[in-house]
Amino acid sequence: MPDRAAGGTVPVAIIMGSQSDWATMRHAAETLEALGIGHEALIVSAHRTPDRLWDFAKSAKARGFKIIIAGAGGAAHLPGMTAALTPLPVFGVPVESKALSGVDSLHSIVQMPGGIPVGTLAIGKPGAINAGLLAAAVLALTDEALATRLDAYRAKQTAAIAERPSDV
Ligand code: RP5
Repeated sequence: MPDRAAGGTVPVAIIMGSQSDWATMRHAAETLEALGIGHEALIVSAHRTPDRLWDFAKSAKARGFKIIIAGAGGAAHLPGMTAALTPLPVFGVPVESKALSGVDSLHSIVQMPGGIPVGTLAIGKPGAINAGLLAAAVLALTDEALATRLDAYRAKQTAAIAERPSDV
């Protein structure tokens, strides 16, 4: 599944505040790829590229995106500002920061004022994976084939969990 729109439309945009966020956000991309969901990954910084953020968020729906996954660290305004500018659902991933281990990112993303929601995930890799899975669950509501793939993904995960702990 291509990770770029390549002239067509893909349902999920993964945006992040910096190249340094990609080590975390790539897990959202890999999760979407495992489920055969098209996506586009973009660097969009609320602070360093505010005009790019405005242009992206205002045009996202018209470009065919259905869900936006937004990851940022530190003063993580990207998910909230994106949610303020688009009617699309936004899932926020707090990236683990060096100074405060991502608690700053979490607080920046989760504490939105009533009226502008951001569905906030866990800090770091688990949050990125789960953002991909949440996006899949939403899209699966209107896509039977994807729903079947998501069921298989979860069944495989369940089957991989041993009943008893091992010493190795
Ligand atoms: C935020 O600042 C980004 O989302 C990133 O997590 C953090 C640090 O960015 P870099 O200094 O690594 O570019 O805007």
